Amino acid sequence: MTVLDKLTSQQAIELENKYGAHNYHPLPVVLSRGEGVYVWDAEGKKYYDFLSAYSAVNQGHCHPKIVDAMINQAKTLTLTSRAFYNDMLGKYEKFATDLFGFDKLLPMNTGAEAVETALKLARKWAYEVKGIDENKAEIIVCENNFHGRTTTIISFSNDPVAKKNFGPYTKGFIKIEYDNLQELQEALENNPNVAAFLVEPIQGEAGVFVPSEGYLKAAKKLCEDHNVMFIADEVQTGIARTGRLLATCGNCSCESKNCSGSPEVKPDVLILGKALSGGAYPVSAVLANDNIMNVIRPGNHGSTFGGNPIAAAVAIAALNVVADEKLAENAHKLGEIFRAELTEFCKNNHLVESVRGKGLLNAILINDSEDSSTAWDICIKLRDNGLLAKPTHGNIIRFAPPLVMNEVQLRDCLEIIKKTITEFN
Ligand code: IF1
Repeated sequence: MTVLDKLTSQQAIELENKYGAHNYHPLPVVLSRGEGVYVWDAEGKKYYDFLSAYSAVNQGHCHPKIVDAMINQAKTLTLTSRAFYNDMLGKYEKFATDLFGFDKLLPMNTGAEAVETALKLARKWAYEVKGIDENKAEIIVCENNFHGRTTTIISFSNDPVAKKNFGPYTKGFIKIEYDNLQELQEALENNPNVAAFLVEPIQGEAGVFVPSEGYLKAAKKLCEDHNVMFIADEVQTGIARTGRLLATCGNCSCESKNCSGSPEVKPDVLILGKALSGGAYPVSAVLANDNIMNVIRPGNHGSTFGGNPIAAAVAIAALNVVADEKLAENAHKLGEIFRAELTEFCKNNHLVESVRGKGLLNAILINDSEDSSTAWDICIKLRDNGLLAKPTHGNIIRFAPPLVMNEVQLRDCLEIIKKTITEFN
């Protein structure tokens, strides 16, 4: 067998099991092609993609404008390192800082790298601007968070599978309950060493938990009152996924190029990843204003690929697709339909307890124990019926299709979901 041979699904699975680390437990389907809202397996069976690579493929699989930008740049200049300037990075930095309304952008590659960047930024700002004693800075995070899988990030995770036997853990983190302003206030009031509050506007991996109305605005105000940095991890909720350009953005329909949403929820530091590239290439970014970003000096931080020309070209194209195709508005509209239809459906179906989410980041809660295989088994049946989704934790199934989906396709998917669950009963 040569690497160019076409594999059957079974052959592909066997190769992965034999030669690949077992750090995932994928749904048994082998994908070999993607286009828009569809993917095809190695035998040519077509599916609706209802995971979008965990909200990285918001613009749809292999979007021609993003792929063309990648190909053209790849034929011109792929990587220079930051030892030299390149003619794409500055253009991208200006485009993105104008769009999201910040002074500066620090380019990285993966979401976890961007989160680590934000943590370092918070600490350095705490020592050099806020005046906290060195090595005393603390960062508030939420229970059931997911911010990536580096050693520091799992140090403040409470998921034993992500954490156990990876110690010793990084210190300097305080955990509070998500969507609990009282606990945030107490953590802030009694501790002058707090540098920042890191929060997901919606907790995706935990099970698509949407916080109470006004939580983010009040949390941001509490941080302001205590001179603490409000860091929004929008790696999963950003780039139109929740029906607005940013989940912390209050108004994505505004014409302003400097739209960063409702000013009262504008984060001090914004973390982006995933769909920043439309899933075509690893691109992440940290955005902040000069009073924060200027604590970073040459040699403090970076990475070989951070800010490379292909990433810059791809990110510009991916962000233009979001605006040109009005993906935020579409996600908002289709999300309303999706939750209304499934809310009605679960009134007469004991297997589905509830549906929740915002825009096209949604999830259903299956009426079974967390350790049951029901959610997984339903996803296997959904696969057989031509729709790919995967459980998050235990009995919660996340539904996150590409934002380019149209209403006809969405209603087709709703029929598949309802039919599958009804038959499963
Ligand atoms: C996997 C989860 C989702 C993220 C937020 C940072 C990162 C992520 C809010 C890190 C990444 C991905 C990781 C991916 C599965 C997926 C995921 F299930 F792991 F938790 F989406 F919910 N902040 N989330 O959601 O970004 O370093 O991965 O680029 O690990 O399989 P990354």
